[in-house]
Amino acid sequence: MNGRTTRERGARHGFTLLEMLMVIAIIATLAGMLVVMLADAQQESNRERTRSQIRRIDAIVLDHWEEVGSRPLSISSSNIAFDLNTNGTVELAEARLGRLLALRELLRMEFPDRIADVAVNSTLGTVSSSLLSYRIRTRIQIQNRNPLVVPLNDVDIYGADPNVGGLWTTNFQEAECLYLILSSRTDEDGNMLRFFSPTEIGDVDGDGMFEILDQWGQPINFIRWAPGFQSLRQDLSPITSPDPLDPFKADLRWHNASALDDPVALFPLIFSGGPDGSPGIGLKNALVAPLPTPYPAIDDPYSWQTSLGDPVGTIDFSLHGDDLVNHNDIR
Ligand SMILES: [Ca+2]
Ligand SMILES: [Ca+2]
Ligand SMILES: [Ca+2]
Ligand SMILES: [Ca+2]
Repeated sequence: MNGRTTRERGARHGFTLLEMLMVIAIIATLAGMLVVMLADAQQESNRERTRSQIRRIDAIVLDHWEEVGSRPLSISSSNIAFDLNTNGTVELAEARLGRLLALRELLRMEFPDRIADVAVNSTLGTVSSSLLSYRIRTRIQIQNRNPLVVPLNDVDIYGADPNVGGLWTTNFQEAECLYLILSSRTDEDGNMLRFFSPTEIGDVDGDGMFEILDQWGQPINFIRWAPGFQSLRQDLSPITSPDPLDPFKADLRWHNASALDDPVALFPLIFSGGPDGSPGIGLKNALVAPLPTPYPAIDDPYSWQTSLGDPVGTIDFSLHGDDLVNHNDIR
């Protein structure tokens, strides 16, 4: 009897050990799940904070975008050579095209998204006050970073070829332009940068030109015209969303044989690369296709291509579909 009881006890003791091991395993699993849940919560918190940043930027940029788009323009400020009617007046169609090209040039100056937009002089013969402000701010920022580089001429700052860059390097140039835009916008209470904390501003590539940083410490990107990006705000259909800046269809592409190139409404794209820290949305690395005259390359919203040959703004979901974008999930 005693022997059996001992065996039973022994068996129970072994079973208890097994139970303990199971409990330990369960606790370890639960602890692991908790760590994962906390990491997920942190990630979701980062996403929500970054969305909030993009919402703030979007509101400021879109407000100014609408103001510039409705600004009255004189056609005499366009660089286009007009034909005259027999009575000596400018033909209406050409006047409308001239106004459209002047408006696009104004948008380039007001909303630069690459160094060349700030460096290259206007085709209008005048320079917008915003562009002047961007140039002054660029000079101050670069000079603060490199106080020994005095005097600082434009070639030092922008480089002989602004697509390559000078002291202002092309790394993060889209984000650096966005910072210039925000820092130049003011209302009666002051500068728009007051809506961003010091921890949201940085200089990741160390060239003196600041960027607004997302919650993963990476620069928030900006594309003035992203003809490759389809979204709720930008459906890329000339039927439902024709270019609102061209109500008279002055753009010659309305009148050629193809409907595929008809000009659609485009809106500034503001986005974070998301948790993987890398933008999957194609930026303006290269201008590939030659343009039909009279479209000046730098002003044409529909001509830009990425270095891969896709229209600017095309997103590569297979690589980085986690980007946070003002057009879609930020309302
Ligand atoms: Ca840079
Ligand atoms: Ca920088
Ligand atoms: Ca067409
Ligand atoms: Ca990404």
